[in-house]
Amino acid sequence: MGETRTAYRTCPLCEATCGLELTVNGAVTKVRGDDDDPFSHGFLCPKGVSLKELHEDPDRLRTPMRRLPDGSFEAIGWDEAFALIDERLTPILAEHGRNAAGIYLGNPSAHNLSSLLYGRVFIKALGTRNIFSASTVDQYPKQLASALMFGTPFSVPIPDIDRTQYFLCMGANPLASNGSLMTAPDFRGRLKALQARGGKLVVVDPRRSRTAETADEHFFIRPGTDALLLAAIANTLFAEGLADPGAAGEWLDGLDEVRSLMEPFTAEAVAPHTGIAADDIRRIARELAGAESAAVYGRIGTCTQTFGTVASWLVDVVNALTGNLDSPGGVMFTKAAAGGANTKGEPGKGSGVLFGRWRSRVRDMDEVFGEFPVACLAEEIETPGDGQIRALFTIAGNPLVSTPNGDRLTAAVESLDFMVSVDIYINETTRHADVILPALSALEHSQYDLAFNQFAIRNVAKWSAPVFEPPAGALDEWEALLHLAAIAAGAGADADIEAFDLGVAGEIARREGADPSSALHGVEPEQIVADSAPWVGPERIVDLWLRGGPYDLDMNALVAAPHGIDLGPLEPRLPEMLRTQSGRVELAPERIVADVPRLVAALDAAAPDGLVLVGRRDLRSNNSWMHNLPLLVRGPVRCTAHVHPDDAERLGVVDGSLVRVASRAGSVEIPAEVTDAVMPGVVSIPHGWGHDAPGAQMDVAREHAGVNSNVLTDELDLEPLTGTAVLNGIPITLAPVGVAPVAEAATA
Ligand SMILES: Nc1nc2c(c(=O)[nH]1)N[C@H]1C(S)=C(S)[C@@H](COP(=O)(O)OP(=O)(O)OC[C@H]3O[C@@H](n4cnc5c(=O)[nH]c(N)nc54)[C@H](O)[C@@H]3O)O[C@H]1N2
Ligand SMILES: Nc1nc2c(c(=O)[nH]1)N[C@H]1C(S)=C(S)[C@@H](COP(=O)(O)OP(=O)(O)OC[C@H]3O[C@@H](n4cnc5c(=O)[nH]c(N)nc54)[C@H](O)[C@@H]3O)O[C@H]1N2
Ligand code: SF4
Ligand SMILES: [Mo]
Repeated sequence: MGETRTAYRTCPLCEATCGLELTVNGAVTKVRGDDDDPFSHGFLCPKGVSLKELHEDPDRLRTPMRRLPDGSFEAIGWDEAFALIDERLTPILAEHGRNAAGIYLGNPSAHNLSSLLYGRVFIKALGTRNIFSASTVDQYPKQLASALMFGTPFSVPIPDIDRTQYFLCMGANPLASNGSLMTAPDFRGRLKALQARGGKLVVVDPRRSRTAETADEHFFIRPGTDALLLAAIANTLFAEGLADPGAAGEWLDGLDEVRSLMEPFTAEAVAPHTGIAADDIRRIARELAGAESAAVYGRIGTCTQTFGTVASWLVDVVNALTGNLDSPGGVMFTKAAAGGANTKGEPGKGSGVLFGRWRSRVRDMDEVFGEFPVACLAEEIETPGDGQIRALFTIAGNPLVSTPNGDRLTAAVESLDFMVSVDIYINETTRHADVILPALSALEHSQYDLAFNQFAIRNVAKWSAPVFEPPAGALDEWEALLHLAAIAAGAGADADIEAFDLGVAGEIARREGADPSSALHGVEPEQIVADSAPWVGPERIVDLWLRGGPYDLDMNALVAAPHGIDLGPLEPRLPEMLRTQSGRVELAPERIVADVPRLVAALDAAAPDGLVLVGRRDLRSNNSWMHNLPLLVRGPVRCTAHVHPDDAERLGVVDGSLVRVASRAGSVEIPAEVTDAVMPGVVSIPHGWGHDAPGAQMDVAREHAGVNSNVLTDELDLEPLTGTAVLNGIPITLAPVGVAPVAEAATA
């Protein structure tokens, strides 16, 4: 037995960024919440505890792997892996051009400083336009709406949950997900505190979720109709003279345009579509306007649906109309310590947002924030011609499970000339890779939440040191990605990545030196970089940004504060945080306004008469990749189809029996769970399952395989402004296995 020590580490598994206290004696012997973390105050969830199992998982990759012709994998050295990648990739790029390479960045890369920063470096070196990520099955509608209104995709208004007196939560289940685009460790505790101080929690969701169960009021809503509901709330506010933006009004443009745009959406016109009574809609509007403070929040359910951007926009239109934009207890703008997009450049003005600069080859979709919709990935691989993807990189992603029409994408990926994955498992996606480069265990690398600190409900900064030294010879992801960048840049498999990294830091230093709002303004780039010694890699970048940032911080200050640094509650930031070209809040951005006629048309459309599919998250899942940990998969089967008792009775479905669920894209067979926790006409299946793929090497997950709900989601059904996949509200049929599906109307 060695010495027992205590290590502090931010949990990298979800956006809550809880501080953990790990007891280590050779191995991790205990994981608990860090009571001294000024943000999470000792909170953690079962996933945080499972970091020990994740670290020790025998299936987790420790060395690079090469796929052999029979589909099996053999371990190889790093040098051999890079040589192989150079040998295969370089001729493809030479012969077919840069766009012959495609890249997909998955969700954990946002939680991992290494891949967050150096994934971008690799993309730049690759020089392809075929860039995809999990963002187009997730939050781009919210980021586009925020960018158009406030000037950057990171300027998302964040509910001031600790001070609000009214929280309207739409299409989010933070008691299971622990929150998203709203970093708030211990969501349950914060909601309880809200209720204890006399505040009200209202949930709008087609399911009675865990969050809905604790709410003061829950409304079932027909999937995909949130934009109509919000428009009717806005309409009511105008009609009843309740629209008053308060102090933010000084900075708003487009109020009159919004008023006239909202005219068709009376509560009466909207009610039959949403399933929420007109009187209730008006009451919600009055309560929002009358509350001492209120925050409307929408997430996956309002983003990954047909009106994703319009709904995300209307969330903040309502926040603005009720005087809650940029106001304590309303929705506010985080001021990040490092790398905050709206702390750079001239305060109060910017270049706005860029999109549509180029278009996808096959479906002619706009790029958004430099990316194409991941729902276009399969066709870009399948379709011959200039720019066809022949080599694919996946970094921290499992798109074959996480993105629509998994069957089509699987077939497409099988036709690639070459594929490389940077990952920790051989799973449904990476089993197709010719080479897999392993990422370190979460406990072997450092952590700073560059992304989530920009969406946090308080201003915080925290760096965690690795808990364990990486194994001898192992590369951290940033080093592996720099090697890939060097190969893509034509510098070969054994390029000097230290020099490459210095170039990366030099470029950031140059920008800081030139930025009038940086604390490093006017300093020579060489000096800026030299002052960061001895930090290199991701820490050097964080140090540069901290030193240039709005607080008097650097890496050394973070090292001295292992529990994290609280930089205080959110404060009003208008107009300083704006980066729109006008220097105003654009309440009626042209691009969004252009989609409103589609919403008006929805008022005339007949309510859909069949069943529709929505997703759900479970506390002990994390998208597709944590089902290999025994702690998280024990207990009853969780990959089930929730069916309302009325629908079950009509369709002859018995609780626990196998049903066949089919959509345009595909079909699955799954056990039914008959429950009135879903509204009639709605079926719910969680995503991230389907772990029975041949060749995947995740033994525990295979025993709890479940089915992949993204076999059912449709790669042709996209939210038009961002190309985000419609993952909620998918038309389906459902029938007991062995019985032909009945194409009849669902009674609602
Ligand atoms: N139907 C439906 N589909 C959905 C959703 C939904 O609600 N419904 N949600 C969507 C959302 S919000 C998201 S974010 C996406 C997620 O989509 P993806 O990011 O594609 O999928 P994940 O399941 O998160 O897979 C993460 C991958 O990263 C690997 N990994 C884990 N840690 C690390 C690491 O530190 N480094 C590296 N290199 N790899 C690592 C895992 O082994 C796994 O292969 O799924 C989307 N898909
Ligand atoms: N335990 C766990 N935590 C996670 C994850 C996980 O997989 N498991 N994934 C992480 C990721 S990547 C993300 S992005 C976040 C997501 O965090 P959340 O947005 O909180 O995600 P969900 O829990 O899927 O909640 C979405 C809710 O929307 C509802 N919904 C579906 N369609 C509609 C609709 O049309 N309108 C309305 N109003 N509601 C609708 C669903 O029933 C569901 O309850 O969670 C993160 N945290
Ligand atoms: S809530 Fe999220 S950050 Fe906190 S312990 Fe659980 S998985 Fe980790
Ligand atoms: Mo996500």
